[in-house]
Amino acid sequence: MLCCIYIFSVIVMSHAQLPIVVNTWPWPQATEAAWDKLISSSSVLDAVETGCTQCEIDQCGGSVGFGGSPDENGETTLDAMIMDGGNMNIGAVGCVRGIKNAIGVARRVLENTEHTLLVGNLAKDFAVEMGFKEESLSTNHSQQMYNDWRKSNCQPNYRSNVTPNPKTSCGPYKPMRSHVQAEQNSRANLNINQSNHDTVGMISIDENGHVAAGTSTNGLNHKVPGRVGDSPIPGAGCYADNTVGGAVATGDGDVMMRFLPSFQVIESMRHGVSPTQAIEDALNRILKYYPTFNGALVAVSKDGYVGAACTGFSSFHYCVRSHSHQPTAVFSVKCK
Ligand code: SD4
Repeated sequence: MLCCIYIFSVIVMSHAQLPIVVNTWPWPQATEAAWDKLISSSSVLDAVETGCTQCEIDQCGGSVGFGGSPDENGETTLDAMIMDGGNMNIGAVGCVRGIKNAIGVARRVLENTEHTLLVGNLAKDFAVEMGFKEESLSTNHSQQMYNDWRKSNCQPNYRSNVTPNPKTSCGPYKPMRSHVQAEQNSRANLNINQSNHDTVGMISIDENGHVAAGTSTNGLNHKVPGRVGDSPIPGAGCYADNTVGGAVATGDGDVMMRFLPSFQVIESMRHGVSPTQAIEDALNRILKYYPTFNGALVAVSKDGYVGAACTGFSSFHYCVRSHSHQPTAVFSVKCK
């Protein structure tokens, strides 16, 4: 079955289509919401905002929107970004607290400020000023996840070189006097995997080749409070450029933001590399330093060719909606 879907994905790549909406993971309700908006408004930014908002409402995969990935204090915080490939304008929020519609706030940063990224409590204050409702992002489910994690001595966690030993104990932690060299760039003990690690990343291109891209996520389970991942970082979580296309990423954001893979993919495509090959090159660069890293990207060229690749997960699913993919088609690639 997987093999047949994969073959179908090759067919997609050979039949470019505009307009198009593409997103990470098998969340066709988000794709359809974005498509409907694209057709009714002709705005690629509205389409991306609407599609990602749908995932925030649906709590896609548990890792988008409220009620997921409680941090070390049990709180859910959100990261999101939206980028206009026509003028290279970006709006983003990192670690925003108490606001469910993070991509909506990112859009307000884009439209109503001269800034790129707002974070934390003050991003919440901005959101409230812009008319968003402040509310708790916790649910019974996220509280239960947090309680279970505390009961298992706060394992896994993202601390290193602290005392007490973070591999056996909860905090509060203090830095160790002598730095112990961690096992080289291993991410294996962090339990970052497909089931707790999905960001919605979405690309929309209209029939005139106007590209927008966006992301929304609640990040990583049990992250250190204050952590911001790759999703709101330009060139990491996504990138868009009308002269090339769009790229979006999902996976281990602490690693990905060290390499800006979405930017790299766009730059490779600018020089004529296919979307899939560009993604494989970007992942290979990361794998050289982080061999157990997991992540995936999907990219679309400005004329509608789609490519995807992944590493670390067993497979990666993504959605495509165009006039020839009606309703949304879900494709799968096997990871390296
Ligand atoms: C992060 N990249 O915050 C996000 C999480 C994610 O697939 O993509 N999960 O690290």
